[in-house]
Amino acid sequence: MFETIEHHPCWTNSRLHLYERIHLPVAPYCNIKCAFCDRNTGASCHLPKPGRSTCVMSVDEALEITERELAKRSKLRIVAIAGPGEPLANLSTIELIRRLQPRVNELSFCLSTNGVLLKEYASQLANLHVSTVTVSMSTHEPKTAAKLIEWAMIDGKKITGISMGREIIQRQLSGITHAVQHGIHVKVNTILIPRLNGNEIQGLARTIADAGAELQNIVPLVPNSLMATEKPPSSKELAAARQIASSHMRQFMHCAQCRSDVVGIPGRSDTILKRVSDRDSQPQRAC
Ligand code: CLF
Ligand code: SF4
Repeated sequence: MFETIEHHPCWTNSRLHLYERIHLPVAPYCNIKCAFCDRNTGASCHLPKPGRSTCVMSVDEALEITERELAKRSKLRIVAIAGPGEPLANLSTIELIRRLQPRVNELSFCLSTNGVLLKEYASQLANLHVSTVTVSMSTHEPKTAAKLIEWAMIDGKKITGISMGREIIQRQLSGITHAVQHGIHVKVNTILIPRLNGNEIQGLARTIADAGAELQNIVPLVPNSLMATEKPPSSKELAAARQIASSHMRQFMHCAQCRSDVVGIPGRSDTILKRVSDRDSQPQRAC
C-alpha cells in the first residue's frame, strides 16, 4: 500500500513536501442530520459550510476525472471521498475505491465519515487499502449530541434525542477503535461551537485518545442551517480549545474546511466540476 501520512496535507502540520488530494463527490446521502448542515447548499460530510455548486458524480465520472487530474498533477497521490453526504451511507464510495485498486501502489485512499457505520465497514476499508479516515465528532456527551444532531436513521429506524446521542457516540467510538485495530490511521474533526461544546473539549480529546484516534482537528463553526445565528468561536477561543485538547491529542492546525469537490492542496484547491465543465463547455450537473 502506498503510504502518505508524512506528506498528507491533513495529517502533517508541515506545509512542505505535501501531496495533493482529490475529493470525489460520489456520496449524496446522509444517515444523520446535523443541525449546522444544510445539504441543499453543498455541504461536505467533513465540515459543512454554506457554499454552492457541490454536485454529485457517478462512479464512472469520478474515475474519469481522477485519471484526467492524475495525468496533469504529479503530486496528486490521495483520493478521498468527503461527501457531500455520508460516504459510508453510499455504496458508490466502496465501488469507487474498489475500482481504483489497480492503482493501489501509487495512490492512498482517504475518507471522512460521521462514524455511525465505521465499525461495520472497518475491515472492508482496510482490505481496500484505505489508510486514513476522519471521523466528524464534536461531543462525547449524549445530551449535547442531541442538540447537534436533529435525527439519525439507524437500522431503518429514525431516532432522536438523548438516546440517539448515546447510540451515535457509542458507534463513533467503537468505529474509531475498530478502524485503528485494522491498521487505519484515524483523525477526529471537531466543530467548535462555544455555547454547546466549549466546555467539553478536554473530555472529548481524552475520550477519542482512549478510543485510539491519533490526531484531532478542531475547527470553528460556520453558522448555517438551524445554527445560522449561532455564534462561532473567536480565534482566541479556537486557539484555547486546541491548547486544552493538545494535552491529550496531537492537533492538526491547517484545516481549510474543504468542500467535497476539490483537487489540490487544502486552501489552494481547484473545484473539479468547474474545471471539467469549463474544459468541456458543458453545463454542470444538478446536485
Ligand atoms: Fe480530504 Fe479530509 Fe482526507 Fe483531507 S480534507 S477527506 S482528511 S484528504 Fe483536510 Fe480539508 Fe480539513 Fe478535511 S483540510 S476539511 S481535514
Ligand atoms: Fe451534514 Fe455530514 Fe452531518 Fe451528514 S454527517 S448532516 S453530511 S455534516
